[in-house]
Amino acid sequence: MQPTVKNESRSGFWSDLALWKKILIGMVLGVAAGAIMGPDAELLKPIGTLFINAIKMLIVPLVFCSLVVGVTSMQDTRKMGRIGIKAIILYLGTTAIAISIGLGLGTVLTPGEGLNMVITDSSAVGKEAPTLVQTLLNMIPKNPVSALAAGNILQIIVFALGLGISLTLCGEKAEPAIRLFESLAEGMYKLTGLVMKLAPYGVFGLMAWVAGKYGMDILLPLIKVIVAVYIGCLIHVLVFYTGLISTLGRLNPVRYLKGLLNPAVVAFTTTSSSGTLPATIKASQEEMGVSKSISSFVLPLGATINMDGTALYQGVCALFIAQAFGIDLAFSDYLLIIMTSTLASVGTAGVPGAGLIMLSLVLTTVGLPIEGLAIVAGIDRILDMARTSVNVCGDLMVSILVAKSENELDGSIYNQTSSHTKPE
Ligand code: DAS
Repeated sequence: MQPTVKNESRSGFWSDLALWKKILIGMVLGVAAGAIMGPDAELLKPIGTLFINAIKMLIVPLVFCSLVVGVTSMQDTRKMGRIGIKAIILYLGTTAIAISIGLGLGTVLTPGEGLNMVITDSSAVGKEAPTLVQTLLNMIPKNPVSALAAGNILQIIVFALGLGISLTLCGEKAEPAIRLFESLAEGMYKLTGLVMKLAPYGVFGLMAWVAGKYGMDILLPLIKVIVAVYIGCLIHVLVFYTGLISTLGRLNPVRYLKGLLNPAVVAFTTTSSSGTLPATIKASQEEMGVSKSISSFVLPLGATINMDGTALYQGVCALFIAQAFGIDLAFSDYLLIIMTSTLASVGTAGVPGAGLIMLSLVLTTVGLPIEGLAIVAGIDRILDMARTSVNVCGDLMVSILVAKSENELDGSIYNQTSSHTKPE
């Protein structure tokens, strides 16, 4: 049985492109308005604040419902046992590495340095960074309802994962609850889509304020963010993934690189992992020698919970925003970002623009100003292309390693004597 790929019906925020074009126009007009009005462009900021507040309204219910649904959609994993556990360990492990690469690039390239933006949302500053032990202890909510009310994201994630696992273990008895969360999650995705229609105006208002206050200097850092994300994505696929295939799989990675071209291009152009799934499954079976039984389970699971490109992007953007606002992150903040992004990837949908919403989750968790979201929103489509391609390449890489470990891989196409005949 295959895990249900959640949100297949959802088209995602950029899918019709019209919205993204309006956001780009909003960004350009905002920068122009800021250049003309100068500091007076602050008058336009409330338009952006309205959009930011609408995004904040979404975070708690969206994260909670999508995570519960993300976990329960893996209910087949239990039936698939060994294969599912292997895939989930590889998916979450590579996601943690991806965000570490993103944080590393953000630290080295410092895209936000020198912007010295002023925080207007006092809730985002002055928080004493908790120690690592405090952070880990604080992960468990004493009262899930107050965690939801307070918007304590890490506690919400832990509770949602626990509830999702429990509902899965309840089996048939929990079906009504699972259906309820599925429809609530769909409702939240729809509401997110409605809020994202405000994005062009919100980006206009905030970019006008930013350009008016900081001048054209804002454009270069955004270009540095794009460069950092694309470099990180290339490193993650060409170095980390091929390294895993060579070392863990003991296979020649050339076949993997050749086979991923088509699904990677489809992912790049559609910015939707779920939408790319048919191409991903076809490449896995026909180009990479993965058996049908493995690919038809591991790949839909990956499109649901594996978001390495998104995690890498979140690492870069979190540091860009911290640097832009002159906020120093402690080591425990880095760990918090890695934990939050890795766990939240279970709930991130494989649809266009989903990562931008999940970035607000990471920013909220470490207390970074959420205004930064609207600053990177203007270039999000460009970033989404790269991160979605990496998400799909990661799914393919895991399908190869799991198939190899289960003796369900046609090794002969990797310039090796076949360890067995390829099972159907
Ligand atoms: N576009 C999402 C996907 O399809 C990823 C993201 O938005 O980060 O995987």
